[in-house]
Amino acid sequence: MAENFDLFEIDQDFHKEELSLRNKVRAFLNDKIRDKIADWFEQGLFPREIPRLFGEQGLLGSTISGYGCLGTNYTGYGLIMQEIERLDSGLRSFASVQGALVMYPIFTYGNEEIKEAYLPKLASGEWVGCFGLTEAEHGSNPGNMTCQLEDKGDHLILNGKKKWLTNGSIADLAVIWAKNEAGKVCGVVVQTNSPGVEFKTIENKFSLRASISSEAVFQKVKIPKSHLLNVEGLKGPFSCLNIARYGIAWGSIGAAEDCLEVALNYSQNRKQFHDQPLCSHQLVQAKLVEMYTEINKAKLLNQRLGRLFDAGKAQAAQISMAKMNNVSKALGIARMARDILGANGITYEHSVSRHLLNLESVNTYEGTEDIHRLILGQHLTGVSAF
Ligand code: TGC
Ligand code: FAD
Repeated sequence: MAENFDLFEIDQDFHKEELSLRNKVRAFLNDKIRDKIADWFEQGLFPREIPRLFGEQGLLGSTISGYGCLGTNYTGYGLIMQEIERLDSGLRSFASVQGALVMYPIFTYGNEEIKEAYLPKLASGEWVGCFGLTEAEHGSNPGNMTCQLEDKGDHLILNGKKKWLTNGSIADLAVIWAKNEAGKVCGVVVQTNSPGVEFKTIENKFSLRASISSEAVFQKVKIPKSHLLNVEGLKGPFSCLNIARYGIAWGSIGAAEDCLEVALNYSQNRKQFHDQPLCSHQLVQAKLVEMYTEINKAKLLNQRLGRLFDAGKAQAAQISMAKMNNVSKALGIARMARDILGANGITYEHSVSRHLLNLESVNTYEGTEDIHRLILGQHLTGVSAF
């Protein structure tokens, strides 16, 4: 079991409630989802019952107090993300977007009317939310976005297109970032049943197949002024990304631990040459040890970052380092695990290729690995190299 990988006994530094939350989430996911996820991935399916199931367990927007949310600390939130992604990055993607990218901005920048109207529905999973920052021509550089928000006195009008919205086609609500007449980035909460809103699912993905990715078009969409978020400039969306990137740092290591568990087990049972198990060969051990080492290092980093979050001291550069390092290492770990499983590693019977393909997306979204490298380069040197 994954606890045996805990060489530095970091479990001892989690609070009792955090460990019991982690164990409860792990048991729930193993019981309800583990044996179905490979089929959903193969079929390219994100079942509509997932939001309600997650909502019942308090997995959505867990750090929010009130409005039907669990009110965990950030370390507890990280552990939830770790356990969900141990099963599949697509399921964690759903929960990240719903919690960090939709509920968080409504809670932080919304007025009481929209908090009360939307947060309980999002917390229970009755409603699904999506987040639109990226456009087809503006991915790593959202500051160049072209979506427009016009002030019409008693209401706002939204025009433009967004791409790659996780949950988009099944969403009831969208948090969309667009520029106002002064060229400032603003966020609005849009009900997707409003006239002029259209979503199209992006099909034929190799990666995150148990997750919905969509394009969205907004044509003269009328939005009540009460749905304008109280924040101006890119710090609005980036503050949401901080929470989601933090969750990804934890989640990706959940996927990596699953890969190590599968590879270790396989290598202890599969025999090649002289009737010896694979794990008796030095080159196989070297791979297993590299996986083990990177997982332990990443978990130490996550625990420290979680405590900084809980103390209200986490900084963007720390979050970038954790997202960049942990996803990149998890991707390498998934590749090594796939290699150790030989031919069997490419089948749906084992989770390793699914994690590998999923982690390719995780390495790209929420800021690519190199964008985080450049954020850190700027932090270290004081020079922007974008
Ligand atoms: P820059 O000039 O550096 O900053 C503009 C303003 O934003 C502030 N800021 C931050 N605030 C809070 N948290 C952060 N992490 C922040 N980073 C910057 C900054 O202080 C400034 O504020 P002010 O008051 O002076 O205006 O911005 P830039 O335009 O030069 O951009 C820099 C860059 C490249 C790092 C940024 O554009 C970036 O991070 N690009 C990556 C884009 C990205 O991550 N997109 C994610 C889309 S959502 C998604 O992928 C969801 S996937 C979900 C899933 O399925 O799990
Ligand atoms: P580009 O910006 O075109 O980058 C391509 C390559 O060029 C990368 O390797 C990048 O590192 C490199 N590059 C770019 N600029 C530089 C530079 N200055 N210096 C050096 N290298 C550079 N977005 C949302 O808004 N909401 C979502 O819910 C969402 N969900 C997603 C789900 C999935 C499955 C995926 C794959 C993406 C999702 N995204 C979402 C979009 C995601 O955030 C973007 O894909 C990401 O920000 C990168 O943008 P891009 O794909 O346009 O790549």
